[in-house]
Amino acid sequence: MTLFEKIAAREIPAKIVYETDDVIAFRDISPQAPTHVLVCPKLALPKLSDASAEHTELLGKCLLAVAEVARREGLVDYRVAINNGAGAGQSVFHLHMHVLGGRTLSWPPG
Ligand code: DGP
Repeated sequence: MTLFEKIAAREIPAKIVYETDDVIAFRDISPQAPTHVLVCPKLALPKLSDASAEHTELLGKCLLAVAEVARREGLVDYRVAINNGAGAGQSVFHLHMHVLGGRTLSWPPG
């Protein structure tokens, strides 16, 4: 089981802010902004680059969950980031979207 599957299964504690049958969202343990939530499909796809057409609906649900989490957190401006691969900063190999907000976010990221 991946770390995020264990969070979804309540085997590891996390501050869960939103959940559906397919998606779970919880606060990042090491927040990089006043609001930093991770949105993941419950299906353990390691990376975005592992997704294919069969995951179209699931990926759509993840993006809609991102928007719902942002609304619930009161965010108007926010960033959604996916790190794909270790070289891009990915450390947990279960696809997830970072939702960051509550401060000014510079562009491009470092
Ligand atoms: P990434 O580097 O894109 O793979 O992001 C992984 C994120 O997961 C990172 O920002 C820290 C977060 N994280 C790692 N372990 C845990 C954990 O046990 N609980 C929670 N809530 N977040 C975690």
